Amino acid sequence: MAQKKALITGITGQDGSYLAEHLLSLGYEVHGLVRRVAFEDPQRRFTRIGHLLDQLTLHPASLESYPSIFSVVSRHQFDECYHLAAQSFVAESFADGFSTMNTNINGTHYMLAALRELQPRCRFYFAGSSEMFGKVREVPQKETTPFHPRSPYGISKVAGFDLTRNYREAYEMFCVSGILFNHESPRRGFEFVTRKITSGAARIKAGLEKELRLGNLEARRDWGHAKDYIRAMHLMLQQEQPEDFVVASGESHTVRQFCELAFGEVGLDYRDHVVQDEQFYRPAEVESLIGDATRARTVLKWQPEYTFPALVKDMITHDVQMMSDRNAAKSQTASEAI
Ligand code: G4F
Repeated sequence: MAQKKALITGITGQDGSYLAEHLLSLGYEVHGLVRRVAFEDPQRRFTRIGHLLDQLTLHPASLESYPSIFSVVSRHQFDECYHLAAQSFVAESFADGFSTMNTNINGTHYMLAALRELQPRCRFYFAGSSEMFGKVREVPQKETTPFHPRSPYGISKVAGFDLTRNYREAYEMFCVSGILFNHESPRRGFEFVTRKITSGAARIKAGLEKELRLGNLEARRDWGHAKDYIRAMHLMLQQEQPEDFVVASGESHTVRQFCELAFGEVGLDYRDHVVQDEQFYRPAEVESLIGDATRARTVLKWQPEYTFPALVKDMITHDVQMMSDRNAAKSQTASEAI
């Protein structure tokens, strides 16, 4: 069988980097769209894919520029396209709703339009989100649950979801959306609450800080491991029929419970360190999310490997190790200077 070629937007992010590893392990030729600025700052921007660089083909392009996307899609024929790139931080979408909407909605539209024009047989995956459920209409949330987004980010994802479905229905393209609930890992950005907690606990444990300032500790999320969730993305594009799927753990925990577990892993009591701070509350909060991934489990035969405690442990262990590597490097530099 001929080697499959995949294009990933957002390849430098948490999901993109794990997905690239997974597709390479399956024998794919993997291409990525990367903003030009990233090529100018590889040390910082390529941290998650540094170990893969010699196996990837990266193309400079911007989600804000149709010509740049068109140019890449006109030069290479892809079997699958995973559109993961987005402004994905919900809090930032309140600060600048306009740029979130521009990037997320137009970026998805440009990708779909370029594929339709140049290679309509390429299968397309859109990174939908549980944020689309927002003020939830039923518990747990599944594929048929109506959307009620609560942020510009959530609204942009509903628009991307609708665009993807419309290209499927109007042009008979294989276009699907994964409705993924929160998925975390040691590669998660530091602004998201899970990584903020594990990196904060590691810094406190190392004696570098005393407190961690957070917002709403009672918010509930359905947290899984990104490594598990990217396998579901791939499975969705291997089906006979294009269909959308919810991907979730089916468990819900509060931010407070995440703190309790993460701090507990390093022998600390979060109540001695976590301070609630108004500045991290959102103008409209998604109070509680919990997904029902029955269809993913039965149709895709998808099974997550990580439990909630295993996820927390993976993240905190990594951050504690990172802190001790940094301290070792610092003392090495200091002893060399003597
Ligand atoms: O970690 P978060 O910022 O993730 P959020 O908003 O749930 O969104 C993430 O998951 C979505 C999937 O459902 C993705 F689509 C999206 O791109 C992103 O990956 O916040 C989680 C919860 C929120 O309720 C927030 O209010 O944690 C609460 N929280 C409490 N204190 C905080 C903080 N969130 C952040 N980022 N920082 C805090 O200090």
